[in-house]
Amino acid sequence: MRIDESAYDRRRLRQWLSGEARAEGVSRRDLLRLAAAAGVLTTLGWPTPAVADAPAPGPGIVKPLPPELFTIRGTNAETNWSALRDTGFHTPVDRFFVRNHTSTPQLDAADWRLKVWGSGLRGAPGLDRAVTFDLHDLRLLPAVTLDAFVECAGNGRSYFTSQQGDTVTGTAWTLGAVGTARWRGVRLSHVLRRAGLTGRAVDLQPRGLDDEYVTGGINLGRVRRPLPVAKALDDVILAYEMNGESLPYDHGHPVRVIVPSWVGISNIKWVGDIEVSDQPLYSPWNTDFYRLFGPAYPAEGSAPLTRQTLKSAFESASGATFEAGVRHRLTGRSWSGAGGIRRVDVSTDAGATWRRAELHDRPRTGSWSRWSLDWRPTQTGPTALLARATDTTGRTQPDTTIPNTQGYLFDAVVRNPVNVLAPARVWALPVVTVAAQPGGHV
Ligand SMILES: Nc1nc2c(c(=O)[nH]1)N[C@H]1C(S)=C(S)[C@@H](COP(=O)(O)O)O[C@H]1N2
Ligand SMILES: [Mo]
Repeated sequence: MRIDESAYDRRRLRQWLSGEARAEGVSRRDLLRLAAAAGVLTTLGWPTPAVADAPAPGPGIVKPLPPELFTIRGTNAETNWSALRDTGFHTPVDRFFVRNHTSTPQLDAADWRLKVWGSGLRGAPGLDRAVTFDLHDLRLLPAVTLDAFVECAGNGRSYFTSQQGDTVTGTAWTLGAVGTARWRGVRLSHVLRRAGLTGRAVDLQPRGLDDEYVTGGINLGRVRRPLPVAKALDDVILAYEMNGESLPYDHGHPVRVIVPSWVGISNIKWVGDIEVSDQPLYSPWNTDFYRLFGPAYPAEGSAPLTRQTLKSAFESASGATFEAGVRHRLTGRSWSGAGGIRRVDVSTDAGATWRRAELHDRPRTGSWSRWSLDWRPTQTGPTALLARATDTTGRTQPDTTIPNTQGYLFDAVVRNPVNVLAPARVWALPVVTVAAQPGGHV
């Protein structure tokens, strides 16, 4: 089923502006104040530079974050793309990015409960009609397995600044805020039916059990984001396994929501309750966050973001060196929120000429495709590697992305600076042995 997402979004935006909808716990005035503080609604039309919140004492992430696998960014950990070479289709948990608004709660699966409640369920009016599930209840329902990427809507944000000179706010991700895993769990539609879903339900809102999120001096409450019923019934799952293991603490243990192809924020971790409503729902995460603001967009912002965009990444570090005269195998991956990957073109000369890469995965919606291309550089010196993907809907990555103040959905071709060195004359170099000094650094 293909739902009409843009019609849904337009309707929601109208309701929001006319004050018909509610952003549970947060007044519209607060949201506008916050948006203004973040510089997204200035009448000048362009934001003032971000004022960073107080730096976190360290990421509240449970798993080890060795520097060869991750780059730490505040409360988040970005995957280094060079660490994905030879890892296979699924991103191993030890190098899957983590994006936390606060910190990872270490929940005990035995105590965990999911409360499904709200006016969209059967039951007496006025009551919250709550139905509670524990992990055992979920495991008794038919299990489904699916491959899906989770990608932050801000993935690639730093390129707005480094490639286009745009001022944007938010975590300065390069391309490592994405990972693909094999998720196992139960269909959300199944749980909703068990809970007594009615035809009146229009929106759902899963909410996390992690701490309340305070930003700009305003407590926005627990992380939560509405989801239209049509998407919830289509392909959303409540996952309790990731790559064949029980869900790790950092990725939502014991249960998280997986919303294939949609912006990362949809995939609520540590889900504790789901409101099912017969009225449209709002939260800061679909009103002032996760909409596009900026000169190219209406003052109230675009419709709330749904699908991710189209991107490509090389499995190598920025600034990597390559030896001239030697054949190198360049590898990478491309993905799209709109469909599978049909074609990838690669340039090894900063965009002057392009060659078609070999694809190693069949195009699949919600998943990435690995690709490779051999390169035997002849000229020494700096150059740039570029990859440009085309998805099965026919969309191709552009040269630039129309900027938005919060730096979401960067889809332009990324220029990866590299250096080609003269063939190494290893035989001509003396072998130098440096003796370790006691207590000294070598
Ligand atoms: N409860 C909760 N769910 C959450 C978040 C969060 O901070 N708290 N972050 C969201 C965002 S912005 C992203 S991009 C993804 C990241 O998922 P990961 O940390 O498993 O990679 O989780 C989403 N779900
Ligand atoms: Mo995100």
